[in-house]
Amino acid sequence: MYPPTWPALGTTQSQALADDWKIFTYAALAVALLVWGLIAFAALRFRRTARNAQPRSQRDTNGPLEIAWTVAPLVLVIVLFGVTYHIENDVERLAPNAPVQIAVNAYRWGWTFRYLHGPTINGNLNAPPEMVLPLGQTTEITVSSSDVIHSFWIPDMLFKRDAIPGRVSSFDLTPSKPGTFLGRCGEFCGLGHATMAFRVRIVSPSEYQHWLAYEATQ
Ligand SMILES: [Cu+2]
Repeated sequence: MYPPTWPALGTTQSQALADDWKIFTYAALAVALLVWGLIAFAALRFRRTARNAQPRSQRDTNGPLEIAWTVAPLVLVIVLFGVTYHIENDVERLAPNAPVQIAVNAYRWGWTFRYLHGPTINGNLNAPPEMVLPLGQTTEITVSSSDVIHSFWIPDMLFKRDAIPGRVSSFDLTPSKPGTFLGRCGEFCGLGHATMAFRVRIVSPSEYQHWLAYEATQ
């Protein structure tokens, strides 16, 4: 996809992950500016000129400086680790009693979305299945597979979770933007892999209730 676009960050979880990414970017930028600045300073300040022909200090150790450039990166890495650990724990934590619960099953080559107390959505090649979710409410999704390993992936929600046969994996999505998001299978699973698209449509809670009522009459 070119030009690259910033993901829509359709959930509160994806916003937290993007914040983590920004913290890393700013930290990398700060380190880069410091290193480039020191290189430029040393290159200019200590360059050989006619007026300044004597070689500079040839001392090859500097204890305090060496301790500083060992400890500073270590502290930075520990802080970044801690921040990421904290954010990922938040993203992974399951809210108790999520108002919407959906069992997702992946198979060659498609998806089934089974709503607890609601409809079961199947798609086909011409009409990929659509998952409808209420804005601002937490949905708990459990993913599994009935044949090979697939992966439930919504790029604009910065979320991907493998669907592994015989295993059930749970996560929460809390939609923060209305709209339709494209989903894909993120794990090559055979010839029909590319056809495993789905959509996630985020609607207001009242629209969601209407949709549920409509589906119940089908
Ligand atoms: Cu697949």
